[in-house]
Amino acid sequence: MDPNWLSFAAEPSRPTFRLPPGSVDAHCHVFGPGDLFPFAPERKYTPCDASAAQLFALRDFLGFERNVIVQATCHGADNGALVDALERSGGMARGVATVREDISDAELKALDAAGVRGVRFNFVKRLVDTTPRDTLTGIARRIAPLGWHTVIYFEAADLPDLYDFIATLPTPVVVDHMGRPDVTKSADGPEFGLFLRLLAESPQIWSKVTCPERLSVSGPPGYTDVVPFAHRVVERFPERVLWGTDWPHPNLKSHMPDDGKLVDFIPRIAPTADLQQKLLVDNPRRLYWAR
Ligand code: 0GY
Repeated sequence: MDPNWLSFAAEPSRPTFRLPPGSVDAHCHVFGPGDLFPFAPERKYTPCDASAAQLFALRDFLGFERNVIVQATCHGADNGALVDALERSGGMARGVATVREDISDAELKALDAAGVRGVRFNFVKRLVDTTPRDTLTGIARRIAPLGWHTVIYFEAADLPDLYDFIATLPTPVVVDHMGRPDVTKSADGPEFGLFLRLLAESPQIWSKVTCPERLSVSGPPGYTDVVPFAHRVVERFPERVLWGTDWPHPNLKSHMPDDGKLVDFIPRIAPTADLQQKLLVDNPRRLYWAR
């Protein structure tokens, strides 16, 4: 693994917040293990191993029932580790894959049978090389008939340029980590306002209200500066939000979060039982376990 790599917390605390029954950790990853599932040659980082068994142990410890496992960029478009994890989950995990435009219909069908329900397009330049937008639109057209959606990862500064592309994709869209707002700016300001407008104008677009540890400048344990952003999205779009741990937390530099404390963050952004039920159970079940 990279010399400055921060590994996930070996012994997270038990959360105080009791998750509603059937809760889904709707954004997490597996890494390798590298000797079984080698990392991609084009990767931008080499992580520690983080296996499906470790993910499922964390799921049980925190009180989740299910996972949505998102293909990590360190595995490129080789979804082997993801599919292996889905198969080990006994139907308790669904997946978001990375695919290339030359993927065959048979390969897409096999991913679907394994539990994949979406693809991820990544626009974060430190993580991937650029893929032309025409290519991505072509992939979205291929997956639309399967009933899959597109997960998009970008940074707030890039939203003006991406706005029309995202709004016109032919599938439902899920935006990772609220489009990575700069939380030193106001949640009522123009930058986050553009993200809220995207959701308001496009009923097919969802948001993950994830990663306070990644977005926060004020830092742990409270991640207080992220609360107004996530709270606004949950309150305005309660039917189109998802939450996840982001375990094993790739590429964090400042600190490694305590996953139990991340769960305790949830009631601060979704303060009522009704909002929590939608965020943690109803919404992810609708998007990932409709069949
Ligand atoms: C995240 C965030 C990051 C990495 C990846 O696939 C990935 O490599 O998603 C990041 O470095 O910001 O969602 O896990």
